[in-house]
Amino acid sequence: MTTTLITGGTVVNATGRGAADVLVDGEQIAAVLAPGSTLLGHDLAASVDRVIDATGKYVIPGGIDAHTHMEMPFGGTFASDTFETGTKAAAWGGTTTIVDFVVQYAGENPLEQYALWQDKAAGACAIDYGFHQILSDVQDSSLDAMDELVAEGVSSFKLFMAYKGVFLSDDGQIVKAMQKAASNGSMIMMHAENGSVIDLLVQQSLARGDTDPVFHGLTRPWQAEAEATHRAIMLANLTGAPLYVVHVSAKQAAHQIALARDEGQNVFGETCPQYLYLSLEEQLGAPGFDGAKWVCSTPLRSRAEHHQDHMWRALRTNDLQLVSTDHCPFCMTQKQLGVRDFSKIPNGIGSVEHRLDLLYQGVVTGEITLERWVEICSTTPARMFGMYGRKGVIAPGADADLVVYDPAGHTSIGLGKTHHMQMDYSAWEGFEVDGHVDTVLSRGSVVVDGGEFHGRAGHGRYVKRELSQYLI
Ligand code: DUC
Ligand code: ZN
Ligand code: ZN
Repeated sequence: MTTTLITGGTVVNATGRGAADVLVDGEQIAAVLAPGSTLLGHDLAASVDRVIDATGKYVIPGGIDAHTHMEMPFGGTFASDTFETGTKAAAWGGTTTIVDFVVQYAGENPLEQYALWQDKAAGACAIDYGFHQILSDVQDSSLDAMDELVAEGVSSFKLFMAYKGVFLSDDGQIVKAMQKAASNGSMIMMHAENGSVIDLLVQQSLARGDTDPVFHGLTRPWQAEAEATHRAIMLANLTGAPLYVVHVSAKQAAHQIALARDEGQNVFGETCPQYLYLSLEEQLGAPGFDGAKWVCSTPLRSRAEHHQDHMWRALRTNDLQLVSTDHCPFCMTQKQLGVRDFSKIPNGIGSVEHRLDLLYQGVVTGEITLERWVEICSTTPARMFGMYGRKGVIAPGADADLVVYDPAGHTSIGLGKTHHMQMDYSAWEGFEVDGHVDTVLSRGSVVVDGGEFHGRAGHGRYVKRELSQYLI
């Protein structure tokens, strides 16, 4: 068992910060100590196997990205990151746990799909991983499967109110799954967009000859997101199920979540880096087919309507609780599937490598505090999805998933710079950000240090999750 001492840094948890040394014994944190502590009169640094000097740097719990889609079969192709490439890229960016989505299309058996995803991930992941389960058609057998999956550590189920004929569940199916979630304590995650309205607007747009990528955004208006968010909240209210709305991008949808939370309902929401920084005008509306790089759902929103500012505000006020990436990368050759019809562009953006750096800019600009950064990137994802104690905190007994972050460092994002995701473009090309991920430990093993990757496929372990620890 290797012992490691991280000395001289400022340890930052969601609850506060302070100068401290972190002692790691094997895979776990053994102690958080006053700087320069000795052990029975002996210099601690001299008695451990490895010392990491974090002077002038932050020591934070490893990032948890609670929304990724590695190798996802979608839009007639597969997301381009495998579990191996995607988790390596995540580690480069200071993320030490992902929660990915098992996909069940209509007619498929959720338990068989779960076994398939376990097989895909086993031996491939460089960091720890858990699973949510997507349910497309809610069969009676799916309801039984939900109990079995909870026992397997899959304590959250994603349903879709959009993508008719692919993922969409109707309101009756949604209520059935919510009733089951209310009884077994699991979380319903919702893709909240009104699919029927969107399908109609898409047909009308294509009929008019409006086929460019920007029409992806214009046919998925904020009203479709806000209406579906409101409906999902009402159905959750009816059934008593906890509800977590994924990839919130419209300020009006965030407002619906805030209203429900003010009423004391177990309703939560995440947003993603793309909804904090990118816009319909600047990226999705880029000339020619370039906008395809930023086709994702929910779509990038208009900057003129101030959705991005509102997402930051909602993160500050806890109207939204955390930030995940919805990492679902595709290469340009795959995006080309929609060169004549935006509705055929595979939906997704790759950001798993950059979430911590991008969110740290919020600390630099004063949008959020240092502690809130840790909270929305690590601690709340751990609590929301039943991993807290083991993950999401620097404390004795927790897994030694740790990041040494240099606030004086600088990160240039883009191809040929900091890009390890398996995609031939970066949605973040040219972003120059303050801060730098220097060293990353995953369960006590150094996986990134000194600009080099030291991890390996297969180091990552499945995280059997508990029920949410965030419910009121
Ligand atoms: N949205 C995306 O952009 N990609 C994957 C699925 C989703 O809901
Ligand atoms: Zn979704
Ligand atoms: Zn997603």
